[in-house]
Amino acid sequence: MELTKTISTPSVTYEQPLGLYIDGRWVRGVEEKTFETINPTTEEAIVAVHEAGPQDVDIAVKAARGAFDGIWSQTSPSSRGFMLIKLAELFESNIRTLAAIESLDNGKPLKQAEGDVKLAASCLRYYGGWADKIHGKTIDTGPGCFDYTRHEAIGVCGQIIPWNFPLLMWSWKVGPALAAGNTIVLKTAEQTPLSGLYAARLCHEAGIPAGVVNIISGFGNKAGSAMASHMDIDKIAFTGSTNVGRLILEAAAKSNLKKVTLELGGKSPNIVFNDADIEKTIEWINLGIFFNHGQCCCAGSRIYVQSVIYDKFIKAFKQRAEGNIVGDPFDENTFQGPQISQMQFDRIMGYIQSGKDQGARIEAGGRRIGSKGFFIQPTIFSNVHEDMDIMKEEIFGPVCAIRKFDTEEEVIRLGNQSIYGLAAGIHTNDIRTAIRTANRLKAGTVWINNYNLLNAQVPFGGFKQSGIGRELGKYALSNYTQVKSVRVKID
Ligand code: TXE
Repeated sequence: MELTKTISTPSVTYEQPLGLYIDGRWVRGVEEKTFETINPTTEEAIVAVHEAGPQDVDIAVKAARGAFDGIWSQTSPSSRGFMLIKLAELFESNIRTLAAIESLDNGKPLKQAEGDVKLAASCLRYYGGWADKIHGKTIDTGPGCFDYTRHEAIGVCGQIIPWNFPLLMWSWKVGPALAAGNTIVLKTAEQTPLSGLYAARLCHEAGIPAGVVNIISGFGNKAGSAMASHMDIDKIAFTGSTNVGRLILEAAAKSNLKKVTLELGGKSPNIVFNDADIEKTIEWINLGIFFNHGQCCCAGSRIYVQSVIYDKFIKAFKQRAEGNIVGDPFDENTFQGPQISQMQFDRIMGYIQSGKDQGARIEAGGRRIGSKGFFIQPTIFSNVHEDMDIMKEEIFGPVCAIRKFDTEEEVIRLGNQSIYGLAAGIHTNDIRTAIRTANRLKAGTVWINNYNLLNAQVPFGGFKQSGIGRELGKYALSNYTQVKSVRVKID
C-alpha cells in the first residue's frame, strides 16, 4: 500500500502521509498491516494508514536511542529551542491543512480545530523558549566541596495520546520532551492518526534530526502495550482512560520501572453561587460541558447550582444548550460535531438511558440526531442524586447532571465526592467565596468565573485518580528531566 494519498476536504486538498515515521523516514510496518480511520460525520473510511506492531515499536525505540546517544546529545539547547520555535511557525503556516485534518478525522468544528492548532503552536513555542533555560543549581555545603546539580534529559520517552485533541495532545507531549533533550516514540490514537503524521512531516521540515521524533499509528493493546512494557523506554507519558492508566503503571512496574506520568479521566464539578452573573455564567457552563462535544477530560459535567437561582438557571441554561448548533464540522455555524466513534456514541447513549432508568429528569436533549454520523443532542439532566451513574462516572459526551445546593459547606463536600480530581469551576461575584471554595476543592485546576481556559504557561493535571504529574508550564519540564548531583572535593 502507498505511503501518501491526496485527500480532499471541503476546505483544502492535501497530501496525507500514511506510513510510520521512524528514524526520519516513512516506512511500512513489519507485519505490513494497515487499518482504516473513520470519518465520524459520515461513518465512512477516510483512508487506511500503516499499523505499527511490537516489532515496529522496537525499531522506533532503537532509532530514538541512537539519536539520544548521538546527534541529539550533540545539539545545543539553543538549537533545540530554535527547532521547536520553527515547528511552531510551521504549525501556524499550515493551520488550514492541520485544522481540516482534525475536522475530518475527529469531527470537531473547523473553527475550534483552528483554535487547537493555535494552542498547539503556542505550546511548542513556549517550550522552545525553555530549551536553553533549563539548568541546575550550585549548592554551598562549606569550603571542602564544590556541589552542583544538572537537570539532565531522561532518555527515550514513550508517549501515548488520545483522540479528543489529537494535535494539542501531540504538542503537550512533544514540546517539553524535546526542550529537555529527550527523544520520542509517540503513538497516536487509532481513531485519529492523521494529524500526528502530518505534524511528523513538519518535524522533518523544522530540521529536527532523524530518530529524535518517531510517530507511529497503531492500537493500544498491541503497539501501546509494547511501549508500556518496553525495556528500553525510560519514561512513558500517557493521556487516556483511567483503566488504561492503571495498565501502564502496572506494565512499567513489571518491566524496567520506567518513569510514568498520567493524565486521566475526570468528573469535574462546576459550581454556581446565588450571586453569580447569570448571563456570563451560562456561557461558561455551556462551554464547560458542551465544548468539544463533551469529550474533554476536564469537562464540567457535574453542575451544582445554589437554591435561590436554581429554577432561573435551569430555564436559561436549557435555552442556551438547545441553541447550540450540532452538525457538519465544516459548516462555519456548527458548534458541536459528531462524537468520535460508534463505540463512544453507544457508551454515551447507554449513560443517557441509565440516567432515565435511575430516575433523573431530562431537561434538554437525550436523543440521537439524524441517522448518519455520531451526533447526539446536548443533554441536560436534573433531579440527579449522588449515587446515580451519570453523577459518578465520566460520560465523555454532551451530557451533564445538575443538582441544587444550599450552602458553601455542602457544595464543597459534594464537589469533592468523586474518585477524580482534575478540574473544577466556581462562579460567584464574591472573591472571598471564590477563594475559600477554590482552596478546599480537590482539583488540579480551578477556574473562577471561566471554564476550560488553557494556557501553555499554566500547569494542568489531576488530583486523586485523575493522574500523576503535571503537563504544561515549567512543571512539565520536571517530568522530562532527572537531577544529577555532582560533588567535587576541593580541599
Ligand atoms: O481510551 P483509551 P478510549 C476516557 C473517556 C473515554 C474512555 C475510553 O472516559 O470514554 O476513556 O476511551 C491507548 N496500553 N478518555 O477507549 O483506551 C489507545 O491506543 C497502552 C479520557 O479511547 O485509554 C489510545 O492511544 N496504550 C481521556 C490511548 O491509549 C493503550 C482521553 C487512549 O485510549 C492501551 C480519551 C494499552 N493497553 C479517553 N489501551 C482524557 N484523559 O482526556 C489503549 N491504549
